[in-house]
Amino acid sequence: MTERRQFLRQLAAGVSTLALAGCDRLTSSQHMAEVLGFGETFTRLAQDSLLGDGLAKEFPESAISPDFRANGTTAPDSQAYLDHAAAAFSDWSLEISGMVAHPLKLTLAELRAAPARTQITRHDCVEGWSGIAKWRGARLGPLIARAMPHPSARYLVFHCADTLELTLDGTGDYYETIALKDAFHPQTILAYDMNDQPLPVAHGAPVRLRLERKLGYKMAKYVMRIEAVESFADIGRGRGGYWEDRGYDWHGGI
Ligand SMILES: Nc1nc2c(c(=O)[nH]1)N[C@H]1C(S)=C(S)[C@@H](COP(=O)(O)O)O[C@H]1N2
Ligand SMILES: [Mo]
Repeated sequence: MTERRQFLRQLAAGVSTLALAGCDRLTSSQHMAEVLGFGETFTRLAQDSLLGDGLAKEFPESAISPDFRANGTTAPDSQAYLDHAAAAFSDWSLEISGMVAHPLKLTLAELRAAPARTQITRHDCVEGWSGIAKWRGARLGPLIARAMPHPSARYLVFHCADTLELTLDGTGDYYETIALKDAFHPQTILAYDMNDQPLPVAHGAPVRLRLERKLGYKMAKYVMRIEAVESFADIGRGRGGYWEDRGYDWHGGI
């Protein structure tokens, strides 16, 4: 074995131990170039999230709000969404695509079987209300790692099922973007349960993003597709989200 191939093998082994357990295609030689690129991306992401971000505060069960408000869209009305909801999302799947080496389509059952986290956190809406709920969902980091983002991917776009404002050009569709590195924060999950029950339609069924330490509008409900991109300048009106396009701050930190 040449030195270079040996190096690539070791790198692949290292990357898979770090985050990609379960990705069986990783060590096959035709993916080596991708692995090398992803190894660099992953190192940067891991360092960013280890050095940069703490955890959002978590609360005891006793702090859970008895009546957590639903806000924005509470019942998407497209026929496709209504059909999925009527079938309890059994035919639904989440697409992870864009600048990734291995696009994924994950059913709700597959998401429920993926590495998960449960957290009781406070949701803060800029409109001036807060609520505490218990969220359980698939950790986004391992899912994105499985899709193997291209080294130049910088953001994730969350395409949602709802249109909040009717426009001729489609810029009223709800969407959000986050930095790719924020997918690897341990509290970033695609939540499918709220307070130990399947996520209600009003709160974003079948899955909604929980990106703790950010304001409520960042936490996309009704997520249908996640797209890895290098820039969001040509999505929506170019500012990185439905509410960002209407003046809100892209970072939306708390
Ligand atoms: N798809 C979608 N996601 C969305 C919204 C929306 O209208 N549509 N509203 C946002 C806002 S402003 C808030 S405060 C929260 C509300 O989440 P909740 O309905 O679970 O309270 O969802 C965010 N995500
Ligand atoms: Mo909000």
